[in-house]
Amino acid sequence: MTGGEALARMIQAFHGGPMFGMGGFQLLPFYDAARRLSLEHHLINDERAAVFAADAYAKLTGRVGLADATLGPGATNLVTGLVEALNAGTPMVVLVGDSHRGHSWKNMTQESRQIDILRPAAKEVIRVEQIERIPELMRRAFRVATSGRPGPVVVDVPEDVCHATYGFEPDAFSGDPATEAAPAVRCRPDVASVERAAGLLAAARRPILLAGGGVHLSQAADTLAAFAHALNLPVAHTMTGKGAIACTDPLSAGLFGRYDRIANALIAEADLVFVVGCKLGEIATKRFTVPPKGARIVHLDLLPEEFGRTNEPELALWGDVRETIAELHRLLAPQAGDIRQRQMPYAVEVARRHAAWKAGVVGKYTSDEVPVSMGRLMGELNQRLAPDGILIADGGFAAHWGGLLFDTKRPGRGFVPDRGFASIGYGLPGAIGAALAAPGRPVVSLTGDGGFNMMLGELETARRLGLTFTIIVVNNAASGYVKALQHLMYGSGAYHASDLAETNYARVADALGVRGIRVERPGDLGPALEVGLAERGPTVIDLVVTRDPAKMLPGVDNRTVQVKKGDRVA
Ligand SMILES: Cc1ncc(C[n+]2csc(CCOP(=O)(O)OP(=O)(O)O)c2C)c(N)n1
Ligand SMILES: [Mg+2]
Repeated sequence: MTGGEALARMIQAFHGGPMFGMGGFQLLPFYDAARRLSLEHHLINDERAAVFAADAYAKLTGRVGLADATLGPGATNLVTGLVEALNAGTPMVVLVGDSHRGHSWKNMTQESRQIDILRPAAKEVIRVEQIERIPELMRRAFRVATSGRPGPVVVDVPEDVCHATYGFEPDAFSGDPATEAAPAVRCRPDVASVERAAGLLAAARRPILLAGGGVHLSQAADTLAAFAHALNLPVAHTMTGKGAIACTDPLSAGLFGRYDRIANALIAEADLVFVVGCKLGEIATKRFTVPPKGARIVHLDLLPEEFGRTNEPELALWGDVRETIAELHRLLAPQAGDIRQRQMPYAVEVARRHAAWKAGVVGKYTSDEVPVSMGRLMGELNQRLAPDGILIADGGFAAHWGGLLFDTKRPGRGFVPDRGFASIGYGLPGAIGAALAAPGRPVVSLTGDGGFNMMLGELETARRLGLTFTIIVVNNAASGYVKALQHLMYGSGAYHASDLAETNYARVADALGVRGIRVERPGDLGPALEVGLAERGPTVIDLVVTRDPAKMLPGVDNRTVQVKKGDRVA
């Protein structure tokens, strides 16, 4: 059996799939075996898209995302997607071909120091030096990808290892089923710390829970929502943490950080901030100003290195989110009825503030403005996307608009932005990964025209695979976020390298054999979405929005912001 077939048999042993990649000579025996074994393995048009698609698949299922690339340019094209997975804690295994060891460093074609290039972009890089170790090292790859904070593992396979043959034992190809998905194992903080946390939560009168993406990595949304309800504990979320509790839940305080509805004020007034599965990075903390200095923080995270990085916690809970929240719930159960009762006026106040915010912006969600406003777009999505719907969001404005104004309707990951690295270009491959992860669930993706331009070729992939999703191209003929910042920093008209050519993306889609709908008027948006949601196959909605950089920033309105001296304001 070839090394390539052994790799394929190991992926089969882990019930892996779908896998995205682009081949080269080095991994051909793997491709041949993938064909013979009917692995769910798909050609993609750019390796970066392969890793993005695998990332979205893994974010939605918890299962290990899979991708492959050939040596050299294939390998280097992986870097951006790998860093997304690394920073976001996405479990992933990526096969990469490498040069024949009998000829390496003799100017072999496409040879590079790819292991050195990939190493800081991956949780682990495993080089396969002996064909007989393929089963063992693939087991290692899945273990590392799914344990601790999950992450991407690169398996680097020299050509001669992949093409060599070896007489594997028939039972060589097995894997621990626990490592097919993350988290493979779960841990809890020490008893004394959990008891202290329970005491702090029981005593707090204005507590707030800040949920990050770690909640979803731990598949903890239902557990967290039940806990919040048991104590009447309001929950705010990061972009990635959206869905820790349904956005429509009365206890939801919405997004916090750079953009928020009511959450930042609640955090400022809180007497206890319970940070859960959140790194408290720049965006979540509005450049390290939220929570304010002096806030009492209890921080629960799987990665102890995150404690104290940006905010000093009063108490650090080192553990898995779901296990720890469940344990806190058990500990507090005897007092939960009393706490819930006592906290009722606070919960009602939060719900009232949120309702007041919603009432104040209802006109924005339904605006008839032309060009179509982003508020209207979000209103249409909130109205038309079913509770099991998934919204993918690209790295530019899309994630901020969606994070702020889109409402998930049930706990769980219904909103998938690429906030690990916030690269633009995630929207289309993300939709491909989501459509494969959740067949039958409606998938909509929000991308900028710049991000879409990067990935146009993947429309061919989506059509070839017969995937069903709707991608909305927010067409502002600009690198909008950049242009809006230039407007803020340098004033009206002082734009450079942020304009895109006027383009009709519906016609682009048509030319690639994909249904395209251009929307220029607000009344046409809802019907276009309905067409996309009913269509079998991909649909591109080319949504013409404002070209005025003064009106682009996320908010219920497309906000105009005053420049404040010295710091980044948006
Ligand atoms: C790969 C990459 N390059 C550059 C950036 C910096 N950046 C952030 S937002 C943005 C504008 C993106 O334009 P578009 O996709 O059209 O989205 P818009 O902001 O116009 O909605 C850019 C270039 C990035 N996030 N990722
Ligand atoms: Mg744009």
